Amino acid sequence: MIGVLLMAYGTPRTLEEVEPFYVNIRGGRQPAPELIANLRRRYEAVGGHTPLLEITTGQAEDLAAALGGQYRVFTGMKHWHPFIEEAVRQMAEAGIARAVALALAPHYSALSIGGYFAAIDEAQAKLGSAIAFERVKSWHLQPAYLAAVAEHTRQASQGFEPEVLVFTAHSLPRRILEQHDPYVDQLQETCRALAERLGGPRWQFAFQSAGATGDAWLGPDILQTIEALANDGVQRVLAAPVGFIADHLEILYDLDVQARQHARERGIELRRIASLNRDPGLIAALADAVHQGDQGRG
Ligand code: FEC
Repeated sequence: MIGVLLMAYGTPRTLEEVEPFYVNIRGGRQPAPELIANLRRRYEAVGGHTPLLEITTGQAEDLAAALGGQYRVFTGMKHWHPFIEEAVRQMAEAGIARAVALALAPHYSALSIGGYFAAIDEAQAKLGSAIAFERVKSWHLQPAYLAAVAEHTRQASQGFEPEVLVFTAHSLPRRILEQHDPYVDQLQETCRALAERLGGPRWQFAFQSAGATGDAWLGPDILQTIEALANDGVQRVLAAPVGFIADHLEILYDLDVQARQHARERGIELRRIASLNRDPGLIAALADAVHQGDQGRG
C-alpha cells in the first residue's frame, strides 16, 4: 500500500478560530489587533468561513477513487486542523512505509510548498516516524490541469467576451527573487501554456492577496492592474486565478468582493473563471502527479 499525503492550506472553521489560525500562519507571532479585526471582517463577508476544508476532503475522495486500491490518500493542512502532523500520524499508524506528498497548489516556492514539506519533516521528527516521502514539488504544466483551466476560461468567456484575461496567483515577499526561487518562472510557464491553448487572447499576469507585513511583495497587484486597464479604456476583464485550485478566502473575498468592487468603481466588469474544486480534470492532473512522484520523477 502506497500512501498519498494530500496537503492544503487550511481554513478556520468558525470566526473564533480566525485569530489562532492567523497566529499559526505568522509562525506563532501575534498579529496586531487591527489586522485580526480586518481578517475577521473578510471571513464575515464570505459567510463566516470558507468551503476549503470540504473541498479538500472531496478532492481526496475523488483522488482515491482515481488512483485505485494500491494507494491510500490522507489529507493534512498546513495552518489548521486537521494538521499535516495529524495525517502523518494516521499514516504511520496505518503502517505506511512509502508515500507521495502533494500540495494542492501547482507552483513551487520555498516559501509556500517548501513550508508543506517542512511540516512533514517536523511531524516525522516529533512522531519518530520514518515514512519515505517522495515529494512532488510542482505540477504547473500537468496537461490535465492546463486543459481544465483552459476549459473553465472558455466557459467564462462565452457571452462575456472579455477584452483582457488576467491570470493571477498569490503574491510572495520580493526577497524570493534573490533566492533563485522558481515561483515566478513557473507562473509564467503556466500562463504561456494556457495562452497558447486558448489561441492567444490578450492576457496579463497580476499577483493578488499580498500580506500585511513590512516586506515588499511581488507585483503588479491585481488592483493596480485593474487601474491600468481602466486607464486604457478596458471594460470587460476575466480573472483566471491559476495559482489557486479551490474556492477559499483569496478567491471568494480578495477577487470576488475586493477586486470586483475596485473594478466596478473604475467602470470595469470583472468576472472570474469557476474554481477547479472537484473538476475531474484537476483530479486527473493530481493522479498523474502522484504517479510521476511515485516513479521518483515528482
Ligand atoms: O479559505 C481560507 O480560509 C484560507 C485561504 C488561503 C489560501 C492561501 C494560500 C496561500 N497563501 C500563501 C502565502 C501567504 C503568505 C502570507 C499569507 C497570509 C494569509 C492570511 C490568510 C491566508 N493567507 Fe495565505 N492563503 C490563505 C489565507 N499567505 C487568512 C493572513 C492574512 C493575510 O495576510 O491576508 C503572509 C504571512 C504573514 O502575514 O506573515 C506569505 C500562498 C498561497 C498559495 C499556495 C497554497 O495554497 O499553499 C503562497 C488558500
